[in-house]
Amino acid sequence: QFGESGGDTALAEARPRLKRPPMYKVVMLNDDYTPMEFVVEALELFFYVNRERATQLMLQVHTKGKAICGVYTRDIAETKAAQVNQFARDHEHPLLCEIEADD
Ligand code: TYC
Repeated sequence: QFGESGGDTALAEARPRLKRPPMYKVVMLNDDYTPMEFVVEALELFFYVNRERATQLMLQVHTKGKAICGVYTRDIAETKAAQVNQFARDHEHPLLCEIEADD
């Protein structure tokens, strides 16, 4: 019988099904043209953050060049990045998200 312990050393071999999937960061990139308000709306829409958090993230991208919007399994990360990029294209803004392995 395997206990509920969250330890990952002693029980690792006996519990291969609990290995975590590889995770991917969704990274938002700065540009000179996308309106700040549009970026905040995209963050609220696709990352389910409130306005305050969306504004913080947007300003982090604006001042540092990029920021991590979230960390997800590969399919979810790819979908979120594609949703942001399509939303930006639809509105003719150059805003871009990319994904990056979270090692
Ligand atoms: N730099 C943009 C501006 O000054 C705002 C911006 C923020 C654009 C974040 C993209 O991911 C971004 N209007």
